[in-house]
Amino acid sequence: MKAPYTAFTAVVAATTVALAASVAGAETWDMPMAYSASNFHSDTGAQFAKCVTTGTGGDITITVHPGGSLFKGGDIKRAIQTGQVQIGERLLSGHQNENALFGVDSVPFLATSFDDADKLWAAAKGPLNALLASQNLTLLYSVPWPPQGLYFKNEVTSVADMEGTKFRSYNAATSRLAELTGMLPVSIEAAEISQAFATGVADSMVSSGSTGYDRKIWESLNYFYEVDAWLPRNYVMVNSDVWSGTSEANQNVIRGCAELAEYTGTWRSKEYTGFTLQGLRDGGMTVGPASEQMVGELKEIGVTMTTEWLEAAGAEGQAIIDAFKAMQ
Ligand code: PCA
Repeated sequence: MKAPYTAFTAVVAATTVALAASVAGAETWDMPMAYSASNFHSDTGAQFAKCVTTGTGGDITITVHPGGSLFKGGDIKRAIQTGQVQIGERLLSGHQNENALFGVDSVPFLATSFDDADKLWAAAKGPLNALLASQNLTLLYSVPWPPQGLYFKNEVTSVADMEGTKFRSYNAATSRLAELTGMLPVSIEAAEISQAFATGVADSMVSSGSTGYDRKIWESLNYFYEVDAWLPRNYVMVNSDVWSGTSEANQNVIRGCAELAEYTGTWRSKEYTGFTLQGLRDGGMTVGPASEQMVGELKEIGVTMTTEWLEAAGAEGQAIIDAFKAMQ
């Protein structure tokens, strides 16, 4: 990963310019975010917003709205595209049905570590930027969630044990995983998890330790299996009309703040992995690796899902995977 010095230098240089500029054209950008204010993604977004406000000398104030309070996760991308808000954060794999490329970070067992997630991101960045640009969106930064594992109420040692369980999904890939393991998918936003589990709408899910910790999942579930299936990413995007109407000096500040946010957010995601798994243990959960049998069966399902993703993503998807494999 690149050290943040270049970004920092850019911010300092552009700040000097911005401070000299008048604040007559000062504007406010609303930034909806889907996850709780306490989550590291939301905090990284809040720091990014501060950096922009300070860096642009008050020309642009970004107001963050965490926890799905302004727009729910599923509505954030459209809200930015259509200019209802200027900027926002979204888990792009939530839009895999719209274009398979959005699901590149959620292909099971393709990239299972932070290092591999970085490489996959490097391989996918160009095509994703182009796709987003065609939708009036300019990508600013992206931060991975910690590795995804499986949560259950009871002990599970094989895929057969999962059958019939109500499974909370957050994108098309997680719904498909439920189907292939004989579970019953029900789509629920992270912000609604605590309630859904408390009322028995779902009793299992795939997610990071971080989301289970944020939602105090130990109040409803007892087991977390560290499967490390993939590391999905959140993406911060700005409406392209808003972006092209922003001065070059302020664009430079924002790019610098974005680079810092990607760096610190990724670092915090890594730190948060161990911290939150310990938090689940402290809450009373059993946390550990899945059985060999379960891992083997899940990997077979991963092969099926990789094939399906490649069929949907076509030559462009294949090119990303090839570029990623070439970095190994
Ligand atoms: N938390 C989010 C997405 C991935 C993750 O770790 C969620 O469960 O909705």
